[in-house]
Amino acid sequence: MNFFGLMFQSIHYKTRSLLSSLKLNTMSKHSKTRVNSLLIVDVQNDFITGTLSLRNCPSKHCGEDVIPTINHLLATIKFDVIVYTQDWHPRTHISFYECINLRKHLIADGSKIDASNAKLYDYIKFADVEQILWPAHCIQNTTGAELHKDLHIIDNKTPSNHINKNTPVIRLHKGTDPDIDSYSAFWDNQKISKTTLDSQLKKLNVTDIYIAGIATDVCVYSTALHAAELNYCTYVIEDACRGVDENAITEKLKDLEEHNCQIIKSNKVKAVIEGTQDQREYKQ
Ligand code: VGL
Ligand code: ZN
Repeated sequence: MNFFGLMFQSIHYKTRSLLSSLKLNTMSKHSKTRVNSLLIVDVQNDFITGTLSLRNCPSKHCGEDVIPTINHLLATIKFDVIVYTQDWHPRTHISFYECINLRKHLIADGSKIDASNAKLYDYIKFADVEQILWPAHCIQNTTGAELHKDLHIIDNKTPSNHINKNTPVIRLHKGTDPDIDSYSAFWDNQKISKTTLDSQLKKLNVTDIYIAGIATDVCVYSTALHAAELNYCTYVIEDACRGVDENAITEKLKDLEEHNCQIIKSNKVKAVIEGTQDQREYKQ
């Protein structure tokens, strides 16, 4: 190679290494320091077509509408951790309207709502515990508690060319104690016992949690609130969630924004994760 050739090659390498270090710098602000998890909340038959179908709730939502959106996220974005949660109640669960007689001795004397006049979805107080009376749902080992068949479950049968083939997966059952409900994937409703989710995520160095699933104003809400409280950078993927009641959904999403959660559209997630979209600008 002649002199000019050598000069050119040297400039070429310098430019390339300068460019790549610049790229590294901008990348490191975003993706390099983040460990991203997708948390898929309660995409279970009972909330879609079963005993607590959102269709029969005030919102009249179709819970299955979350599935193509979640599957698309799984197919197009490499996550570092994926979590699937399931509401997983024993037959005698405190949240079941059908079980009210098991605990009628715990209803305070003079309470306006008692075992004889309580209706579905009423709030009732058992001792100090406020509880909504839901129709029996997500009973352990029943079809109603299974994840919907169309939801893509990443597991050892996932094809080797799938972008999330080797992504660690956490499966979590919640609401297993008959005497206490657990909307959040992190804590029961009285914040007495913590699930193992936080420690599992911390072990995997997760920094960011993207939440999708059912129900926006119940389990998605409580899970997001606790995720932010536990210092995860928390996003709720609005169009990948469906809920019980439109007014409650609006109110709860606003509350989440006031508690350090970011509400995001599914088509922005990839850009935020890959660092091509600044997190503060995700709304535009
Ligand atoms: C849920 C009501 C009762 C939920 C669970 O997954 O949002 N909702 N149990
Ligand atoms: Zn439940």
